[in-house]
Amino acid sequence: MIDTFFAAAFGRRGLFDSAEARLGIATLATAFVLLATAPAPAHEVKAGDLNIEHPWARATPGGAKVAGAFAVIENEGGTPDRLVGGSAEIAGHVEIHEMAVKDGVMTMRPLADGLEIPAHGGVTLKPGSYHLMLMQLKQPLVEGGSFAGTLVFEKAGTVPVTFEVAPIGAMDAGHAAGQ
Ligand SMILES: [Cu+2]
Repeated sequence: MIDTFFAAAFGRRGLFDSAEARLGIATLATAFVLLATAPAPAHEVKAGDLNIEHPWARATPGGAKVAGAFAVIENEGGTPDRLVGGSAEIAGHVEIHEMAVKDGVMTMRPLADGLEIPAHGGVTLKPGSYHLMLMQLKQPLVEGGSFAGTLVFEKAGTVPVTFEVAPIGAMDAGHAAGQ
């Protein structure tokens, strides 16, 4: 297959006649394939005592006006901080939400006072739990894309982040739900 590919690409077979040349090309091609399929390294942002790991969002079906966004926020410091807001270039505004089962019904509500990031601890924003709610979406979120935004903390201030877009229904940054 590689032979055929290169023959097609270069127009003649004679170019890679020797076994050594073929092996070299095959190795090179394999290297490219590995590069292309290796998972993207988790992106991490440091802001003071905080580590913000892999900000991500869920892709949205066309016409959706809201989307959930998530990240792992760790606090290496000895004092708590507080997530008090955020922004996203593709959203009119961003709220911090909590999702919980209340009287047997899954509901979500805005956290008016934000979300504490405990000292020497952390909080995971994830589907079914705490999340950022991107409101008034200006465009659909497309799987594989990314967008710029910020997380705003009481102490660490405004931290620029890049959200990567995972598939619709994804339960974490790397895996689609039910697949
Ligand atoms: Cu929400």
